[in-house]
Amino acid sequence: MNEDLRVSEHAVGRLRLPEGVGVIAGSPNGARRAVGIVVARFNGEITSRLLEGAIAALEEAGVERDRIDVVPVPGAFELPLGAMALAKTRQYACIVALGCIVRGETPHFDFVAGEAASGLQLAALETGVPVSFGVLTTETREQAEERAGGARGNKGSEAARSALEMADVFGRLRARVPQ
Ligand code: INI
Repeated sequence: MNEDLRVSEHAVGRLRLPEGVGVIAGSPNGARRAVGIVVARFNGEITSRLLEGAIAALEEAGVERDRIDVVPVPGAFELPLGAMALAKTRQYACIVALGCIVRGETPHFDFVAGEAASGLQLAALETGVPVSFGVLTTETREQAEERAGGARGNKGSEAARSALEMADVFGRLRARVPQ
């Protein structure tokens, strides 16, 4: 397996690639890339930590700080519209969406979480710009804290690396296909 693949891996489990096939894989490479972040203000003490994690991961991957633009929106429900607006500018290699929805705190958890997830996917599919899902959907606030820079890492950092990986693989694909 090549170095890029190992570097980009953060998911549980290890993918084994058979010999002899062509592999077009991206890595979270931020050099010369601009990134848009859309972040929910709802549960802002948690989403602030996701944002810190995302920015740290982007900078670690080589994205210049002045090439990161952040768009705050009221809540997770508004993330898709924000992501779509950023993607449509064609200024960004990828978009990172950050939010936090705690089931115990909202009777309409399923609506907000479902619309956030499907809307963000739609924004990516409609524009062809990678949009990553850095939205915590947890049962309790403690579980959210654990995933926002606590014992279970930082979902914002993961989302940032995933978005960059997708931007990188798209770049590699574009380089192979005559335009
Ligand atoms: N928005 C969130 O980001 N997280 C939540 O947990 C949440 N709760 O609990 O309701 C939430 N609601 C607001 C929603 O995202 C919209 O901003 C609002 O409905 C206005 O459209």
